[in-house]
Amino acid sequence: MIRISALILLSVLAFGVTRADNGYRLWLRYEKISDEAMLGKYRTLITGVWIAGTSPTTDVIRNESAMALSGMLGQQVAMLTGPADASVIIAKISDAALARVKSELANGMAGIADDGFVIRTVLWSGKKKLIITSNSEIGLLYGTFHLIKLLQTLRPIDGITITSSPRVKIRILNHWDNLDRTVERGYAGISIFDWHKLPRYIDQRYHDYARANASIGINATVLTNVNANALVLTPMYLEKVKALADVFRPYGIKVYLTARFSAPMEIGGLKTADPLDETVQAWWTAKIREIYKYVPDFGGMVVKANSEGQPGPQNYGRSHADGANMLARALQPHGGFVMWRAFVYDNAVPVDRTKQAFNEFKPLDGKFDSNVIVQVKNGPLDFQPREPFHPLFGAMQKTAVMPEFQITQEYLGFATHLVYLATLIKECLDADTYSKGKGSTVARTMDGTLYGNSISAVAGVANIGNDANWTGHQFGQANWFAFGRLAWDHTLEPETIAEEWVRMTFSNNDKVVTSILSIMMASRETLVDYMTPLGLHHIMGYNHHFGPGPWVKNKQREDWTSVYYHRADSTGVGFDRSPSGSNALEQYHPEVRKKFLTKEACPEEYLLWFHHVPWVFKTKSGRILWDELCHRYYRGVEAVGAMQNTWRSLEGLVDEYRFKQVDAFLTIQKDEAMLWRDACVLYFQQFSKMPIPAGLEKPDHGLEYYEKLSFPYAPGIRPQW
Ligand code: GCW
Repeated sequence: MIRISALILLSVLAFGVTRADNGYRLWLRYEKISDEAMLGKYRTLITGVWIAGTSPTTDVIRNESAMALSGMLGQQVAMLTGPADASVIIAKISDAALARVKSELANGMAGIADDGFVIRTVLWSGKKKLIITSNSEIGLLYGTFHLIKLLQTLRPIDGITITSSPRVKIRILNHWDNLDRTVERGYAGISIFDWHKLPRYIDQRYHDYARANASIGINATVLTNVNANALVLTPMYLEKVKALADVFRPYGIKVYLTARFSAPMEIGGLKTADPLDETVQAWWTAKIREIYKYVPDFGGMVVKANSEGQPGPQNYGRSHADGANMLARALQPHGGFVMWRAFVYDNAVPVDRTKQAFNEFKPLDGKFDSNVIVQVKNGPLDFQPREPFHPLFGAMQKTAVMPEFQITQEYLGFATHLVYLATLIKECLDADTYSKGKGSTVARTMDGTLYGNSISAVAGVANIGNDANWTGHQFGQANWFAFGRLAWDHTLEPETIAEEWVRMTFSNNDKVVTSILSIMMASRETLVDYMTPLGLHHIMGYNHHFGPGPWVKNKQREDWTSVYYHRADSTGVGFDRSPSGSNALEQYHPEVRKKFLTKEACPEEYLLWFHHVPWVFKTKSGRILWDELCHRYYRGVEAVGAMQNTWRSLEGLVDEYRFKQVDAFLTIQKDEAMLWRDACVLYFQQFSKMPIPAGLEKPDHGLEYYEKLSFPYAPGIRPQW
């Protein structure tokens, strides 16, 4: 025994890193702080903690602070029973004990949301104390996680004044998890929700999931897939939902479910699901009342209707507003919301699928009840590596609109490609819709400030599964983290968020921080380069969406093929969405339209999204389009090589388990980037009929080889497909 520990100790000393870590602890690792100077300071400032009150949430705060502070300070930190001896006080602003310092705290508290918080050093009977306060206990929990983060990232805590308040009210994860534990577009194992064992077995993982979410301010979760199963609304499953909601409640997380529109027929025995039918309305009213008996703070329903085969109001000649309002009215007395998805396209293949959501929803603006939020994907197509922002942002002016981002990497290399998504999310949020003049950003349509909505929300499609490290790729964790951080405060910079995450998740070592930051910050552009440069989109493998498939054609629907989107021919490549083509551009504000209107003016990252461009068109680099396309594909692969080298330079500075896993995944990423490059370049070359520019290595195989590759068991496919 002793010998083994000595061995472990030796290897720890040799590598200068702590024990192997499979990533389960995410960014909440709480290792002892290795910076002696900071450790000393923290030890003097944090001697004992008093947390006012006793409730499930204050218990969570107590456990978390005891675990985090004792872990990081390497010594027991006392959890005290009163404020007198405490150097850290965590109490609601209304707590009598804070009366003596209330005026000092008042400034920071002005105008903060209920779940916002203030952290501040005050003088208390002549002694300095650090106070964390809020209007609510959940705010205290968020403040506690903030203080923990300051220590994890080696920030000063003496004399600080921090005020933080979320800009968006509902910060929600959407799980596409099925009751049989498969996860649609999930690449990190099976669902963490073990429906069969619930409610009798409560996995510790549910608590750890809730802790992680609370630490980044996520306050809601949709447990089930939008391709919904009505069974979740039956008593047997509602018992299970209740068990999860009970676990999540102390962490401030509300549970939502997906409503299958035909549920009244499937589990209610009705002959119709027509939203204007009184028996249907009564069924939903009773069902929702029943749900609230199980889960008194139930958040509401998320609905995918009349999209990809899901039933909806249009089956009865009714509109999306009719369907949404019916549910909204049943939820309204209980304070619940309907998140009605605008990801719709019907069975008749349209001229341009990207236009459909706008065409269906814009005319309904103003027709939705006030507890309906229309949930809009970031772009008008479907979570591509790059899309322009969805034209419904800014266009819906009398309806609350929430963006939906995909954290799981359906179109971005699954869980083996390292791609940091904060830059993608931010690009959308910062985009200017011009709907109310310059500065009408998507972020402002989301947070409600542009049109004065009383409710605001944002959704992220989760990348979480039961893999040891939760997200398949260690760096997938960064995307979960970044989603939460941006949902809380969309003004944060992706780099700031990345730095927090790296310091918390890997190390405060300068070389580790700067190296990983450089990898993360370039990763999304790199992926765009080797998958879909210059505005290409939807050219991946059919159905499973794995790998390149620009040749995909003649399928069930034309708009599920690649040729529908890239339109390559002897004259050029790209989808003409200008007035000479589908004119999808008309759905944007004239100022936005102007930016994209001509091939010459259009920013190159969107060029082939909006235009069919001749192969010989002169791009900004001076190269003709064909050469530029090749150049970008090759540049993408090279950049993955650079990521690999940078990562390898961290050997010994990152624990071995994670080091090796990330390294192995980067090798896969490199191979797959080459696959994308070679397959796409060869495919498009058939049309350009020009050589791969000199100096660029030739693909190893002919096009036929790539076309024949098949991946029948690629993960994450919808089971019924
Ligand atoms: O991107 C498509 C996915 C489907 C998904 C759908 C949606 C949940 O391929 O798997 O279904 O989007 O967002 O509804």
